[in-house]
Amino acid sequence: MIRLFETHKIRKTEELSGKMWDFTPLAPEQPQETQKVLVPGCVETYPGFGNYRGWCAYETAFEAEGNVRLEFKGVSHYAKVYVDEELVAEHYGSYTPFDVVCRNLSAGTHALKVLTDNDFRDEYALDMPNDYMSYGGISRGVALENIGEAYIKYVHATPLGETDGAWLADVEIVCENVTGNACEGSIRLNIADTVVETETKTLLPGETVWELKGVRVPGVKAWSMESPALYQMEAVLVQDGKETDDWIDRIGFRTVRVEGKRVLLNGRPIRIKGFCRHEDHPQYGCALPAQAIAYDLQLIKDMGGNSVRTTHYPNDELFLDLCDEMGILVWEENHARGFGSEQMANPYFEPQCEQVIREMITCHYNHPSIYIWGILNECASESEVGRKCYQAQYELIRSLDTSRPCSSASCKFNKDICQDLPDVCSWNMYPYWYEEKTATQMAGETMRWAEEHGGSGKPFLITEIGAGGIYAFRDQAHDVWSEDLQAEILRKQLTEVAELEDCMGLYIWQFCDVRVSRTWWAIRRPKSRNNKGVVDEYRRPKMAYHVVKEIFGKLPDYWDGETAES
Ligand code: ADA
Repeated sequence: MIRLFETHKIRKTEELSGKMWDFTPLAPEQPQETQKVLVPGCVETYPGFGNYRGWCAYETAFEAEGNVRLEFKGVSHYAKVYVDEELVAEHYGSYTPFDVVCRNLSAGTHALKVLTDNDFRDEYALDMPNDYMSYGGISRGVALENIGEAYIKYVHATPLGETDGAWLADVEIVCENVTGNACEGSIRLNIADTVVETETKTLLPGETVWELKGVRVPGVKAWSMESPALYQMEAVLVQDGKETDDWIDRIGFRTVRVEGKRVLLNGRPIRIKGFCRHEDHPQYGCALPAQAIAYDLQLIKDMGGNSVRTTHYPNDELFLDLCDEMGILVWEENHARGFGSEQMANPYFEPQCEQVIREMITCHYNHPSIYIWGILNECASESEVGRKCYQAQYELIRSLDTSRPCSSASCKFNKDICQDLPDVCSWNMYPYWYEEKTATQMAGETMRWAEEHGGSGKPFLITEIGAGGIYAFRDQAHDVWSEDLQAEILRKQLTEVAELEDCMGLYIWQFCDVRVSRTWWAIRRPKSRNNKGVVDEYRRPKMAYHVVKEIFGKLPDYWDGETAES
C-alpha cells in the first residue's frame, strides 16, 4: 500500500512494492546469496543482516510499453536505479521520494534493479552514526505508471480562508511534457465538486504551469483537529478533446497563521500536546506498514496527544495520510540531527539539506495536517557557519510555501544566534533528567533568553522534553532507568509546562523507544536504545503512558479554553 486513496483513475498505475523481490548483499564480507524479500522493507530486519552496512541489489521485473514513470517513495541512503541494465536514476536521501521517466520502452518484460547503499560516507552528509538507527534498503513503496507524451507532475492547493459560504484556494498545476516536441493541453480541475477549466496552453518540452488564483469552493467544511474534513481534488489533462492523464489528491480547508505568541489554526490558538516520533520498529525498522503506523497514532490519540513531530526527517506519506484523516497536527522536518559547524561546512551538507526540503515540500504540500516546517534539529545555531545554513534553508522554505510557519529545535541555550530567523522559537530541554533544574526554571530562563536574543514576541514551543525508563524495570527507590522515575519526571515536566501561558505547547521526547547506532551505546543508551519512549519499542505502555494520558486529557486543544470535543 502506497497511499490511503486512489491517486489515478486515468493514468494506468501498478504498485511494484507489496511483492517479493530478489535481494542480494554486495558487501565483500557477506556471502552473495540471493533471497526473496518483501519490498518495502529494511535490510537490517532480514535475519542475519542486523548490522549490515554497504551496497545491496534489489531486483524485480515489470511489464510495460511506451513511456513509464517509476516512483520510489524512499530508498536508504543512496539508490542507483537500472532498467534493463541501463542506469536511469541516482538519488541520495533516505526519506524523500524521487522518480524517473523511461521513454519508449518496447512492449514486454523489463528488468528493474535498484542498488542501495546504507553506509556512512562523507558524500552522504546527512547520515552519520546517530541517536537513532539509519536503516537501509527500499524502505517505502514503489509505483510504476504509464504516461503519454505529457503528464501532471503535481497540483498544489493553498486554502486562503472562508468568505460568503465558500473557501478560496490558490491552485498551481504543473505538467511535464516528456517528449522533444511541443503539444497542447488544458486542465479540468475538480475540487470538492467545483469544476474549473483552464485555458489551453502549448506544452513545450519540460514543465508548463497553470496558476489559478482564488478558486471559490462553496459548500465545504473546514479541516480541524476535531473535525478533519477531507475533500477530493482531481486534475485531468485534456488534449485534443481526450482525457490523457489525471492526478488525484485530497485537500483539507484550513489556514495556519502566527499571531503574537500563538499559532492559529482557522483563527484559533492551538495548544500543542505532541510527541516526537521516529520511524522505528524492531520488526520493520523504519518501514512500518500502514497498520503499525495507524496503531501508533491511535496510541497517541488515546493519550490525548494532538500532534507529532517527525524527528528527524520527512515521513512516509502513509503516515501523513493517516494524520490528515485523524486530525493530528504534524511538525515535519528535514533530515538533519545534531550536526556541528565542521559537518555543516561539508560541501555536500547544504545542497543535500536543500534537496530534502524541496522534495519534502513539493511532495507533502497538500497535507492539511502539516502546520509547520522544521529544519536542522540541534545543529550549530551558535556559529556563523551554522547561521548561513539556517538562513538559506528558511529562505528556501519561504520561497516554496508561504502558507505555513517554519522553525527549528535548538538546544543552544546562551549561545544560539539564530532566534531572529524562524517564525516560532522552539527549544529542546530535559529538566530533571540531563539538567538538575525544574521545568519552570528551565523553560522560564530559555523563554526570557530567546526573547532577548532575536525571538522577541514570537511563539515559544518546547520541541523536546522527557526522560528515560526501561520497560518493566520498576523500582521502589525510583532509580535511574526505572519506569517509576520516568513517570515521576514526566508528571513534573508536563504539569509545570502546562502552567506557562507563554509556551504554546510541548512535544514529549519521545513516543517509543528506538534503536540507536552502535557507537551510541555508552552515552546513556542502555540496550543500544534511546529509552525515553512512553511506550517501549514493541509499543507496550510504560507507567509514563498513564501519566501523560491523565495530564494531556485535562488540557484543551486550543488556548481559547474550549476542548476539542466542544
Ligand atoms: C536531543 C535530540 C534527540 C535525542 C535527545 C535525547 O535533544 O534532538 O534526537 O537525541 O536529545 O534523547 O537525548
